[in-house]
Amino acid sequence: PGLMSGKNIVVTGIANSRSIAWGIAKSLHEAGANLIFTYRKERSFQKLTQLLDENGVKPLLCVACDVSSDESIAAAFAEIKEKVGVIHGLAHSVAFAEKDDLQGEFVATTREGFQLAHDVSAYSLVAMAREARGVMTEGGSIVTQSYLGAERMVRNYNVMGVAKASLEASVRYLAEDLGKEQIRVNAISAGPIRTLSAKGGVAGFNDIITAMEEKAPLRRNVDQDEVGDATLFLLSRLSRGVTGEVIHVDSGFHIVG
Ligand code: 0WD
Repeated sequence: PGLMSGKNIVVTGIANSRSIAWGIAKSLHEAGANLIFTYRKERSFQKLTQLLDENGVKPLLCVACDVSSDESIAAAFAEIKEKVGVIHGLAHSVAFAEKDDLQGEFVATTREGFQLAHDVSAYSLVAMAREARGVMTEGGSIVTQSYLGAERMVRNYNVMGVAKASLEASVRYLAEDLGKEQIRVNAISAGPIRTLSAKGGVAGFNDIITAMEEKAPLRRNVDQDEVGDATLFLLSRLSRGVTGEVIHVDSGFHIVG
């Protein structure tokens, strides 16, 4: 039996085949996990259905979930509880900021833009963890996706860097609360990957990609599959002693001065 056989894992944030969450889903599927998917847009649901068909993945459940709405999150987990019963893992892979807030000066960030980025990209982890806890009755693992802009000033990343700092701090506080129930909470800090959000959203994204090839110890970029495998590790029993941690999957870029 596979590493994840008998484990029911919720995967959020698949918009298309380039999504980091799709890399996570593939790794989990290969390891034998039972998968539950959440999606926001109808278009993403269609893409998801198509991807699952093409790859011969039979999901336990697909459920709509807008992570900016408490009601939507509660409804999604109520349906998961009713139809699946117990879950063992949650892969949180969603974020959002207005395009205007991902370029130019950070100091220009509006109150609304700041709130939106933090709401969708950081608070959503807290809200989902609270609901997931009720269904993780056998212990579990929650993994989110962060980026170096949380720790350092990365030009143009701006309000999303501040939201990722909040996300990483949330990982530590959630790890304390849920640890008592043997639920672990960790983050992956991935290098830049050409996805829908990244390409369309962050100004100067190509420069960030090029810097990786020049400066990272591995002299190359990482891909969705590498992030998927590291996320699988954090969702599996192989990482059972690890919580409150941020693991960089970035070709080592973050160690370079
Ligand atoms: O370089 C990159 N791509 C990196 C991404 C480097 C390091 C970290 N990350 C993070 C992102 O910040 C995000 O947290 O990884 C996570 C996933 O990002 P991605 O794979 O780059 O992005 P994408 O393929 O565009 O998927 C993001 C999904 C989309 O799905 P839908 O179904 O909405 O099309 O997150 C979704 C986004 O729209 N999303 C939401 N999902 C539910 N509720 C919401 C929301 N309110 N807002 C955005």
